[in-house]
Parts: sequence; C-alpha cells; structure tokens
Amino acid sequence: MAASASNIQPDDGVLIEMYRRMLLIRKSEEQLFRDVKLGRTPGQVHLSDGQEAVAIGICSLLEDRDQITSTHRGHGHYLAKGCDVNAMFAEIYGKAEGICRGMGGSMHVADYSKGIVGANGIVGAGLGIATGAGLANQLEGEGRVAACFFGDGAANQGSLMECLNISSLWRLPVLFVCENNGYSEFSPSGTVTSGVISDRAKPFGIPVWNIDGNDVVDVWRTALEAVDHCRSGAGPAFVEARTYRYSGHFSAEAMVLSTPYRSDEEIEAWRARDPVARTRALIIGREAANDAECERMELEADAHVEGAVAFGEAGTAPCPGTANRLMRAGS
Ligand SMILES: Cc1ncc(C[n+]2csc(CCOP(=O)(O)OP(=O)(O)O)c2C)c(N)n1
Ligand SMILES: [Mg+2]
Repeated sequence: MAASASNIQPDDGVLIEMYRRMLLIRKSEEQLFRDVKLGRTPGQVHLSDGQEAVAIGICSLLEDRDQITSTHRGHGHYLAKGCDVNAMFAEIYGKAEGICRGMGGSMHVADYSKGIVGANGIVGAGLGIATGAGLANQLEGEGRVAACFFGDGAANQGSLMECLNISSLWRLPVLFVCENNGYSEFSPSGTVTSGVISDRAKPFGIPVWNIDGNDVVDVWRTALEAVDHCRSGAGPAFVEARTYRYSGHFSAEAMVLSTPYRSDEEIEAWRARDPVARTRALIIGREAANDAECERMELEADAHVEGAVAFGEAGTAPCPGTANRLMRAGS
C-alpha cells in the first residue's frame, strides 16, 4: 500500500512552535559540542544537528501518553518529546540532578513520564522495545501509539523484519521512523544498505512514506496521517525521512580518523537545505513572524541553553552506591 500525500499545512502557531523547538535542539547540540571540548561531559556525545525536523515533525503529532524509543543520537528526540532541557544537560554532565540521576549519560536521555521508553546505545534495540510497547498499547485499548526512531544502519538489523512482521500481523500501533542520514558510523549507506529501506515494509502491507526529513512541514504532514493510521487501530506505519548530520558520527571523530569520509561540498550542499533555516524562511514568507521576532526566538533558545548549562554545572556528583541499587527493577 502506498500512502497518500496531502497538501495540508500546519497553522502559523504550530509552525512557530516547531521552529522554537528545533532551535532549542540546534542550540543544545552546538553547546554540547563545546562542552565536550571544555571537559564538562565525562565522555563523548553523538549529535543530531541537521536532523531536527524529523524529531520535531513526528513528535508534534504525539501526545505525552504516546511512547517513543530513541537511539544513541537521542538528544533531539528527548527535547522534541517535550522533556526538560535542564535535566538533559545535568544528565549529560553526569550529575545526580540529571533525568536518569546521572547514571545514563548522553546515550540514555529518557524521561519515562513523557513516554520515552528507552534511548539506547545498542543499534536497533528500540525496534523491539517499541513493538512491545505497541502490544501493551493494544491490550490497554486506549489508543496510545509507540513511535520508534532508528537509523539507516539500524535498518540492517534482522530485528527490523521481526518487528515489521509481528506488528503487521497483530496490527500493533507502532510508527517506525527511519532517520536516514546516509551514514552508519563512517560507512556511506550505499556501501552497506541494499535497495530502499522503506520498501522493506511494503511486503507486510504496511503503509510507507518516503519523505524529505529536512522539511518540517513534510514531516509534520506525514506524521498527521501516519500517527492517525496507527491510532485508529489499522496497524503499523513506516516513515523513511532522508536527512543529514552536520557533526561527525561522534564528537571526537576528527581526532580518530586519519582520512575524511565526507567531502566539504557534500556537507555544504546539505547545509543549503538546513531544516532550521528553511522553517525560518517559511515563517517569514508567510508573515507568521518577522525577522526581529525570529531573532527573539533564537535569543530565547540561547537563554534556555545557558540556563541548562548553569543548572548542569551546579549539579552534584551521584553517589556511587546508587548505581548498584538502580540496577534493580522498581528502584
Ligand atoms: C548492535 C550494535 N552494533 C554496532 C554498534 C556500533 N555502532 C554504534 S552507532 C553505529 C551506526 C548506526 O548507524 P545508524 O543506525 O544509521 O544511526 P546514526 O548513527 O547514523 O544516527 C554503529 C554501527 C552498536 N552500538 N550496537
Ligand atoms: Mg545513519
């Protein structure tokens, strides 16, 4: 089944809200890159600058009660789901005030109360977790949807087939969202991935959308249909969003690679399609806000990030004894 492409547009308020939230992700990621260099983080980070429109467009159509599973590149998913930026910075700085009490760090920013049922350093692990959440949602019968963010590299894990199969057979409310940024670590997808990823869902009868992940309106419009499909009880849906990360696979990449695997021209070509700049141009073109108002939104995002840095810096080190206790369920 091929999904339809409608021309419906978000109203000005929705568009501006998505712009604000994309700015918060972008500014956070830029700050975190500086923070690694400043030694504020105990380890490296995987940044999603350039990919903001996918997380925001999808999560704008999800409710707090809906779940998502995130990845090793999960700061954007966390913020798009409406979670607290202060608690994210504290977590990434390894502080007890962090969203996982400083025990998870950058690859595990997850707020259960906002429906994040796992961010994961194990590539593809979210597929099974989201499918399980979909089964729980179906049994509960209250119309909750579980969305699973995963990369193009994760799409090559065999568990994708298992999850597509059972979610289709049992008509589970699972929204599969492949963030295809063209690379799996340093491997261009053409060297490790055969065919079109979203085509893999078609034999299961799952509706598929293959979209421009740098166009937040396209993502939002797709999510409107795809989330509704899942929520209505019709079964899973699959979105493949083509996008790009400007940063390296991880923050120390430049130090460990002797030869670059991406050309400057390629990065510049994607920067010319920047999702944040495109949204700003759309807002101004529609006269939903003017230049000065957009500038103010940027300053607001800067202020939020500055506040989050201060909160994280002021945090305390977790007590080593809690690590053992928190390993046990229910703690
Ligand atoms: C099961 C497993 N295999 C390999 C790795 C090492 N690894 C970490 S990130 C990554 C690439 C993932 O690529 P993709 O799914 O496209 O996500 P992206 O990093 O592009 O967001 C790999 C292979 C891992 N963490 N887990
Ligand atoms: Mg990738």
